[in-house]
Amino acid sequence: MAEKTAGEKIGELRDRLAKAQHLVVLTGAGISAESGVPTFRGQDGLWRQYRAMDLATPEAFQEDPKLVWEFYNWRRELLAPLRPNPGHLGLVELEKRLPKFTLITQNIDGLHQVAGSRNMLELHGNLWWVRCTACGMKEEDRTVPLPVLPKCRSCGGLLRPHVVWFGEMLEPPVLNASYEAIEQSDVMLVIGTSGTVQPAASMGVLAKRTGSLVAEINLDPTPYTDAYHISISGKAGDIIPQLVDG
Ligand code: BJW
Ligand code: ZN
Repeated sequence: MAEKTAGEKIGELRDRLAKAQHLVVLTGAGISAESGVPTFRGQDGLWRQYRAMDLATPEAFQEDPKLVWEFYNWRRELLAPLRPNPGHLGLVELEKRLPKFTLITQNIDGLHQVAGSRNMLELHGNLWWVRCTACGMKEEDRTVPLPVLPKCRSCGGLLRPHVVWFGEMLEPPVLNASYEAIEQSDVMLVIGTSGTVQPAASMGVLAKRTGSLVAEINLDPTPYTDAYHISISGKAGDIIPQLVDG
């Protein structure tokens, strides 16, 4: 049988969404790419000569906190003026229409929140929050740039970005709430993620195993493209609005 066209797949998914009771959406860097946020594994994921992956680790911060803070200040400067795109906005519309909706994002850029998404779980933290390495105090701080090195207001300890680095645990309440939503979902969309970073990478397969229809939207194939029920090749900012409007 001939491969379905993107239009046919979008139509099928739209019909399924019209009947969905609990939609879970997992997003990655790809949904913010059209807003101007560099992806991690794309050509634009470099700062100076460093790959983001080499600086987003507890080891890098321990060795050279100044370098790591300069990297995060650069990203804060880059992201501060950026706005949500039609992909983020389409998800806000889906949240309004569906009986139950949970957005699980790996992104730390905060653009889903700016767009107006409400029931949201930030798996990898948020770039606009800082956390004290000494007393654990957490707060939102949108200052750009932050002083290098930034210090805690209550104890003077060194602050770090409130994000999850490689080798660190995700916050258990956030992870547990994600698994609970996935188990209760009847449809899951996996959007703009390369499916290479655990535990997020396995969430679509878990949804499939627990009975959800799983659809992927991505510009390029991923390790899971053939495993999901529906895979739509294209830009999130083009495809998501078609799921809403059609
Ligand atoms: C478009 C598009 C458009 C472009 N439209 N699409 C099991 C096995 C082996 C290893 C592990 C394991 N479990 C855990 C690990 C270790 C590790 C891991 O997964 N390693 C792998 C590399 C194998 N995981 C962890 O350490 C996690 N912690 C953990 O599990 O703790 C317990 C534990 C620890 C150690 C061992 C075992 C257990 C923590 C992971 C934290 C990830 N943190 C980062 C940085 C956040 C802070 C920061 O940004 O500074 O999170 S890494 C980075 O990758 C970031 C992202 O959220 C994450 C995922 O990236 P994403 O979103 O998929 O982006 P890209 O760039 O990869 O892909 C973009 C996609 O978009 C592409 O597919 C494009 O095609 C597409 N695209 N434009 C649609 N317009
Ligand atoms: Zn402190």
